[in-house]
Amino acid sequence: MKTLYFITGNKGKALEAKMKFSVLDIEIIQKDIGYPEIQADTLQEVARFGVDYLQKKVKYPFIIEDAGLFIDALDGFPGVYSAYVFYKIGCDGILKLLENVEHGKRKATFRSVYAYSEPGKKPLLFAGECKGTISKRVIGGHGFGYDPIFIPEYHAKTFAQMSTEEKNEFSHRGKSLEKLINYFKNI
Ligand code: ITT
Repeated sequence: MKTLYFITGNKGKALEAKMKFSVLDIEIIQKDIGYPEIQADTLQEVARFGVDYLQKKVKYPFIIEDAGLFIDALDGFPGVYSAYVFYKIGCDGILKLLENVEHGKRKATFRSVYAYSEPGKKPLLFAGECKGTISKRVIGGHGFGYDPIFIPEYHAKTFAQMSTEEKNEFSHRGKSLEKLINYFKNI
């Protein structure tokens, strides 16, 4: 069995990847060593910077993942700042910012980018997204982060009302992870 390090502080992300990679006989090992997340417009830029920084520190292949919620009515905010904004104002703070925004104008997109890095090589990026709407209130007890206020397209429930398996079938991270897995299947 091969080993692949997943550099993340998020246990949920690591577990999800662990399950998917096990069918390829690749063991995912979580490493919470942290890396700077720069201010940029896209997750791709954030991921590239993270890889550059980590390649100077570690000498083995690894993956990282960056995600964010981009809300149309807020010009894409919190986007690449999602983690910090969640820590500061949470779902309630986002709902407050959207207080006077009517139902049809509450569109948002969850985005995810996985980066795979081998020492000395340019990282490979795999992106996924999931479109949806921001609910009027916090609903559901599953998941994490902005799950209780995000209703994916063609569904009537928030991510927080779904099991992890159901969410990952079409979530932003489910899609980017699928692309990453397919890359490993083909090499
Ligand atoms: P890392 O150590 O891997 O960076 P993290 O939890 O800080 O772990 P990100 O920076 O990628 O993860 O995520 C940004 C924030 O976006 C995260 O803290 C959540 O609040 C939110 N988020 C990302 N994916 C989400 C999802 O599937 N459901 C709900 N919120 C999500």
